[in-house]
Amino acid sequence: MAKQKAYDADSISVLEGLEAVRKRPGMYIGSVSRKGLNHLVYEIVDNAVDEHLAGACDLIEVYLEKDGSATVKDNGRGVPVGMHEKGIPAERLVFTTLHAGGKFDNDSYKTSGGLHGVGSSVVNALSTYLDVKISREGYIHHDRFERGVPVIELENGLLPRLGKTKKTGTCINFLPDPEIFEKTWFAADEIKSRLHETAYLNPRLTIIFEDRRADQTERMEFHEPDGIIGFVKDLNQNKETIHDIPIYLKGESEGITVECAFQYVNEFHENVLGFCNNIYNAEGGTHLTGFKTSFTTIMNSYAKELGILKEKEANFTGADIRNGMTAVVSVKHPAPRFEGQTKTKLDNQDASKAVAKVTGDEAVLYFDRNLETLKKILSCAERAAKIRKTEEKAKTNMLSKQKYSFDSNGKLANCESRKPELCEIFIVEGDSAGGSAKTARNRMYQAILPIRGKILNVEKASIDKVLANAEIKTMINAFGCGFSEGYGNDFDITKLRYDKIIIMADADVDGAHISTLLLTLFYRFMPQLIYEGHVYIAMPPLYKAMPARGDEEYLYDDKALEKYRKTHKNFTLQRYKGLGEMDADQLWETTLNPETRILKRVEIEDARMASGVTEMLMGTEVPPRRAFIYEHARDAELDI
Ligand code: TSJ
Repeated sequence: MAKQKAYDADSISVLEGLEAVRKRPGMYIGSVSRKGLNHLVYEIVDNAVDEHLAGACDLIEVYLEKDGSATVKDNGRGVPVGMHEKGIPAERLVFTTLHAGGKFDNDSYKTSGGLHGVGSSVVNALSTYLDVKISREGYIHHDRFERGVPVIELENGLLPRLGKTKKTGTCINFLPDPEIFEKTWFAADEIKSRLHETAYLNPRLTIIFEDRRADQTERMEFHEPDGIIGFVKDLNQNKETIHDIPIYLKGESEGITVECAFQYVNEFHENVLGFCNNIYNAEGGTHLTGFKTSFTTIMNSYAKELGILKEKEANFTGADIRNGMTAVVSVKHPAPRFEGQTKTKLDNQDASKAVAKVTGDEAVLYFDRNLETLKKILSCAERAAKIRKTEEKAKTNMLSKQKYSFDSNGKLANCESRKPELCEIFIVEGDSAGGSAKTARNRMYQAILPIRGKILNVEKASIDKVLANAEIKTMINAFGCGFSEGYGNDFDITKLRYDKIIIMADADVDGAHISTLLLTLFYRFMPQLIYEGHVYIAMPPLYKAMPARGDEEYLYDDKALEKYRKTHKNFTLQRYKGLGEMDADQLWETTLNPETRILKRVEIEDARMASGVTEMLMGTEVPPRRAFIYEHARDAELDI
């Protein structure tokens, strides 16, 4: 009896723990948007990947089921089901104890990425139900939870068995709780790219993905035996490469395993991705610093040795040397720490040292034997340095001429307030929409910058071309923080003059194109604007419905229209062809007024920038302050 009591007390504290997760889900999974929702799948998959890293599993299956649940299955050893402390099976502790998931033995998994293994109880707490089947020791063991609470009775302190099996493995099926999540529809594309990425980072692992929600099941198999070499190859797919095969370096230092793969393409920017324990580090960190510093040193000394740089000539900059480079740097660290805005920046100094050492040793071994490739890469750097010098001149000219002139060509209608935290700037496609917006805005805090025609596609242009573009110059001047390739020093976000930069383009193909080009520009030259959540997209309505009786309503998509038709019989419908067609009042009501407008905040999703920036720019909606419009907000299809 005493034992029974202890169990009750424990189960109460367990429930309190999981209740805390349900009260503040954001603290555990980042957000309750679809990003958070997908995160549930990753948390579970990461546990199976840990089993793979332990050398005990080579197949993971992920299914998105018709009922909205997800299934994740592996062929590992199976979560231990034996009686653990407190009279409950080990498995039950995994799913009901915070921060205890999977880690029975600290040595089980030598290298585990940040959140790994701690997430299974969080997923459990946030699921309407979570069903567990463990094949182990000859039997299929069954457990089940509802909103984190066990609903299956133990038999002598052990899990009931469903039957016999010769196989081993773990199978989890869970349904995210709609009480917690704003959206409960998994985004298959994002999950697929993340799984693909996991496959690149674990070359001996096969991952099967099925989206069973549509009539026709979509099935994919990810197996990337070439590992990060294949990753780099695929990132460079459809690009003109400078040398045939990616260069691959691997080594170990200070107990840290280091792997790098890189290949140059004929483009004017770099794409260097960092991973620690198979987790993508959006903000980079010490592993990338180590790689970059060491690589710069080596290449400069080769350049001097080969006479490409004269003895007294200034070195190439790191950016010169990485011009055109696509790289993946992956480290396995026994105790990673993360810092930064989104806790995705690797912080361990020893990682920098280890990567620098391995890069230094291995790159020299490679280049000493591959002189032709070395020369090709150095000529990329030479070309980049030349362009940089021209640009530095152009930039000094431009900035000295226009430093404080907000409005270099008279187009910006600035706001009166000089308090950045209040101010917004709308970048409006087309002069006519720009004109209406200038009339409609609240000039206290809303600035309007009309841009004409197509923005230059900066993806492939060199910086001098980019800077020669009048629209781009005007934007840089208006924002006030300068610009810099990537996270450079010339960009100073503290100087930003507007809290919100709002892209206002038509809801058609051209509009989407303009948005993409603008986002590409920001991503390349002012990425912090996006990382720190300053960039938004305005969502103008497609229709205005005017009923015979009652108030008119704005409809934001065809679904909303369909719904409206069902509830209203007698109404006239106005279709907006473009922003330019709205009068000032309509524009204020639908697109400018914070009380009624719908904005979408642009977020950097992840590494899978693979074949372009667009893929990784995802939106989350920022609802208007009035609930009325929210009901009519466009839904899942909103992603760019
Ligand atoms: F997240 C989770 F817990 F729900 C989950 C765990 C989900 C999935 C799909 C797989 C797993 C999982 C856990 N697969 N394999 C394991 N392995 C263990 O938990 C395990 C097995 C054996 C031993 C051992 O030392 O013998 C240790 C561990 C941690």
